Amino acid sequence: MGQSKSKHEPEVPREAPLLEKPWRTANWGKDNPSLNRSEGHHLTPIYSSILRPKSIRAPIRGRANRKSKQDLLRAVKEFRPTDDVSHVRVLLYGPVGAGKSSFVNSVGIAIRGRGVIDAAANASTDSTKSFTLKYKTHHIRKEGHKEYYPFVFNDVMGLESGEDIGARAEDIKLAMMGHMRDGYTFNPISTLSESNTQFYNPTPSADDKVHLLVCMLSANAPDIKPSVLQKMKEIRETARDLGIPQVAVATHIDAMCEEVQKDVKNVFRSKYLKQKMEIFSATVGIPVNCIFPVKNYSVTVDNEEDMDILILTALKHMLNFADDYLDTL
Ligand SMILES: Nc1nc2c(ncn2[C@@H]2O[C@H](COP(=O)(O)OP(=O)(O)O)[C@@H](O)[C@H]2O)c(=O)[nH]1
Ligand SMILES: [Mg+2]
Repeated sequence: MGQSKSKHEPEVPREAPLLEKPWRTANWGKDNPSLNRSEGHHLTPIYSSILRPKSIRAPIRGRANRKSKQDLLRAVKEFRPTDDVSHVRVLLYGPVGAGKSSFVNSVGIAIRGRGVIDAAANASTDSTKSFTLKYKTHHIRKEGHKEYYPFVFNDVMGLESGEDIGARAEDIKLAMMGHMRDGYTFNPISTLSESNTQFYNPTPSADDKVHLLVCMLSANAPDIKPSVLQKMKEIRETARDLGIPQVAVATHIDAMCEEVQKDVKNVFRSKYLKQKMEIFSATVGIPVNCIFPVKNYSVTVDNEEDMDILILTALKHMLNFADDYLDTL
């Protein structure tokens, strides 16, 4: 039973939740041609000084957004990193519950076309405690092969507020520099030390180092606590000092906006999401056009093309940024 308005209450027209025109374009396929016409934004790399866009890729945003899922899939599947490394390494960080583990799973689902449960996503109700305790490299296996795609993800333990819980910024720095070996269990009260010969790698190879830092944020979460923001800032500054490029991914876009929940294709028309992206951009210092919204696979296991398009678009840009960084090493 809905609440009836009192007779004397003036009718205030509700502001439409959707913009007339999307603020970014995507090729959703045949069923929604009206959203494909306008021009895509040109992507501004956040570290243009260190990213040397290759002519083949520029303008990245304009091109990729008009590509269909099949084109995106092809680009991602054919990706080969520049020389000397067998894979690019993408490090995901962000508050606990942001959807880091889910994003890794979602990339696997978008590429392979079915549920691959690898990075354990937190299905428990207590989302304030981090679920990922170990530093672990997630590989995505090629269909029907024993090989893996040449990109890997590290999903570090969530950042939590307070000094003594969550991943330490110092540990994340060591991971970025390639000093942390797989299997290291994050210890909220102490940092990986050089004397830990099992997990401290004193001579990291280019493969061990991180080539792209991705800040994961939930569009549906309340404001990030100042102590978490401080840790995030330290991590960003470390990446900046190391010259590692950075992008961000906004998750939970479905939970944040009813219109997006109804239809993921509304993502670039949602006024609320646009505002959120601007707030994120100001909060973490990453330009809006380097923030990629995704709806992760969490409940759904069957592939949904629109979700895949957002996930693969984010991935494709990540790979290009990481590869550009490799060129500078
Ligand atoms: N609705 C919705 N739920 C999500 C999304 N991404 C992750 N989740 C859920 O959010 C919770 C935390 O996700 P998880 O990947 O474990 O976060 P992590 O701590 O950053 O690794 C899980 O219950 C996920 O199923 C999303 O895009 N939309
Ligand atoms: Mg996790």
